[in-house]
Amino acid sequence: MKIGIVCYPTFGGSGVVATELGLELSKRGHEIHFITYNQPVRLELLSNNVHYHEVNVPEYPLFHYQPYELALSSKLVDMVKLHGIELVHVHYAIPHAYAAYMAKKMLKEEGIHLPIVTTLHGTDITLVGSHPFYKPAVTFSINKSDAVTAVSKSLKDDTIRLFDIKNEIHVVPNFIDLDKYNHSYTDCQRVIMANDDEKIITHISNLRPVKRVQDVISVFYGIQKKIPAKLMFIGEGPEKEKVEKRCRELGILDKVIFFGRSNEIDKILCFSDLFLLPSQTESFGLAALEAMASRVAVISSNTGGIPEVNVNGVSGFLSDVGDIEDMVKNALYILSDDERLNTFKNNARNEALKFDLHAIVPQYEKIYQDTLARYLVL
Ligand code: GMT
Repeated sequence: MKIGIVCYPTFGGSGVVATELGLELSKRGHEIHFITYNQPVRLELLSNNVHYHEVNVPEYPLFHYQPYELALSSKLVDMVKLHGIELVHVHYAIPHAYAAYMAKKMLKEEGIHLPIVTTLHGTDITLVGSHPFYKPAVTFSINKSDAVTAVSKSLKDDTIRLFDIKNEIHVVPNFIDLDKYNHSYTDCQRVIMANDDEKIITHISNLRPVKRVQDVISVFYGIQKKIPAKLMFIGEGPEKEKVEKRCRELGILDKVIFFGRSNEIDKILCFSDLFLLPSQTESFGLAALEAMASRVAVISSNTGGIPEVNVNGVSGFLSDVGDIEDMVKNALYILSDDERLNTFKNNARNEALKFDLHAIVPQYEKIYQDTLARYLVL
């Protein structure tokens, strides 16, 4: 199949999933066209089967807001015609599903049918999408998509609860390329980061308020009072300055290593013992899954789709949002006994196996095939 993929090209989870999906589909013989405003961060190699088409939005002084949706839908029309793209898969409803629908309508005028598959990722539904300013357009674009998927059962339920949805929503969970996380402990450069007796705690996110990064600091503060530990803090975002200030106030700056944005997540996870994800809402928690694939136990909140990934008492523990005391207690339980820690680490890896990309990507392929087949019948 010739498939167009529209996504945010950033470090955000939806962009990562879209990119990894495109790369795997290309390995399975499909021709993939990424259509976005920058080359996706995890898209390093372009090939015969993997193409990238940049959406340019020319600055014009009259526009207070530059019309990205317009430029994206025009680019989609051009690329579909030029490359014979058969189907477009948009990741994150806003504004991608909306722009794709406009492209579909324009193409229809020329007798070209463009099926749209929309994948809902999380904040496009739970935070931004349900805002009254966007809700009518998001509802419309979900209902006008030819197929809709959500990355967890929890997100599907939220979508049905928050919007008036007429379409079926298929749950296709996020996935992981387990081979990428198949390192042995000796490959890891743990000694550069911490002393032998220190446990390594890690957090990775875009540091937005929804991630509750102050809770990350509070939990780490509680842990390091009882057990020698270092915190690997990865990501950039609006909460970063506040986090640095808090670490200074608590006198733990020397125990926290700030990495900023990193393309070396797998290397950092390789030497991590525990991953913290205390989010306010989280449709899936891809970062937790990446940690688990690297044999890292997870302490998280029990919100949204996280319980579908992190299994309480098996791969880690779940607590109510904001329950720092419980998170510290659970973390200390795991970390205070090396044998127990090892069991949780192994369990985490075993749970991650359920999300192997070889099992999940065919689910998307099937959705594409079914969607295209419906068009042939029409
Ligand atoms: O909020 C983020 O971390 C980024 C966001 C995105 O769409 O880029 O992530 C959402 O999609 C990820 C991939 O499907 C999920 O793993 C995250 O849980 C989800 N984030 C939230 O729901 C807050």
